Amino acid sequence: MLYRLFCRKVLILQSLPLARGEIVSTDSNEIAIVGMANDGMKKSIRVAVTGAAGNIGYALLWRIASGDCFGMNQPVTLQLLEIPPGMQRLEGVMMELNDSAFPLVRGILGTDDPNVAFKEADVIFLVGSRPRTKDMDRSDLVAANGPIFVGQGKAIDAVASSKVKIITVGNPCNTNALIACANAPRIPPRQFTAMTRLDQNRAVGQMAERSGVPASKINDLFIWGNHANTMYPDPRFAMVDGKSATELFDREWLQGDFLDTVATRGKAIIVARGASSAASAASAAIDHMRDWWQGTDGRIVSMALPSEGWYGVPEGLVFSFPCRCENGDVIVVDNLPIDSFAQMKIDENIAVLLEERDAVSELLGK
Ligand code: NAX
Repeated sequence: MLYRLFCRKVLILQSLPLARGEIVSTDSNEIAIVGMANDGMKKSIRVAVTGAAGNIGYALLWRIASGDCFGMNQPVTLQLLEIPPGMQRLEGVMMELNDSAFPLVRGILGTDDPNVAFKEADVIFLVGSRPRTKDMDRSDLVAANGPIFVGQGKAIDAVASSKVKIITVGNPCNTNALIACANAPRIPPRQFTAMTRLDQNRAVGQMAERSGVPASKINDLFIWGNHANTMYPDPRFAMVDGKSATELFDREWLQGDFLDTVATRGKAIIVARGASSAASAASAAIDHMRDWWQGTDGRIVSMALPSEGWYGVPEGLVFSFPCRCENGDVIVVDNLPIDSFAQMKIDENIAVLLEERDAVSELLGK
């Protein structure tokens, strides 16, 4: 049954005597489906997803709700953000989520107000932003999407949990994370990350295909830099079924076709599918957050986060580094040797990210 209310706060929805599955809709573009009572599992966490009615959102929400990200004993309350033109699509997505009857879902809220979506959020997936179209170059994309992350950074600062873990997927994701972080001084910078896991997974996929070894047996292959075609999938520490990737594959492939295929994979998918990567991007976002939340058991993974000067990367630049996750913390592996090729690629990424930072300097609140 559809209810029309003249308010937009979650608290009011919680006090409504509604059963699970009832849809609440307000006149100010807010919809909620009320969750069931707690049943003795872990305390429910609040997971906010922006751009929830978009393509990535449509794949991501089902993986979060099923327990793939936070574990099978961790209930979740979903707090979904859209812009007003996306609210009707969001209502449909919420109806489908409800129809999936996930045992771990304790409540679903939809809103066009970031202060509602991020309220007390423990985890935030920043997905919503304008995808790049044919007529846009990278600087147009930075200009179009940067302001979104000013407002969202401020809302995170105002209402999210002080321990919130944030992954930025919306492009240009490194610089968008930088903008959100700069506008949220209450939240420690290390809690703002950007996603380069899709690039890592693409690199693993290429090695798996070439060697015939399953992806599960390929470890410690990680990305340096920016989520852009300058990023560098570093093979030097990667192990493929117990063998070193640099012994298994020749250098010509590693620095040639392998690198080019990973760097241009996003474009190749748009050409083949007629739409940008969505399911693989959602899957990578799950991998990123699952590893952060549950730990990596010593494996090295790629995460972009504000540099503290590691490997000579200027402080504050959101850069993808080799990381391990333990007890909910991200630890940058800061003692790996760098050869001349890796240094050249790191320098190239620093230069691009400095340029992006300059282009958004007025959005950084300093
Ligand atoms: P869609 O256009 O399908 O969905 C984006 C959704 O975000 C839309 O529903 C839109 O209404 C909503 N939105 C726009 N502005 C918003 C705002 N201010 N607040 C809340 N919601 C807002 O794009 P989709 O395919 O889902 O991609 C989303 C973003 O991910 C794009 O920026 C895209 O470039 C980026 N990607 C990032 C990747 C990565 O590896 N970091 C890879 C995949 C993807 O290209």
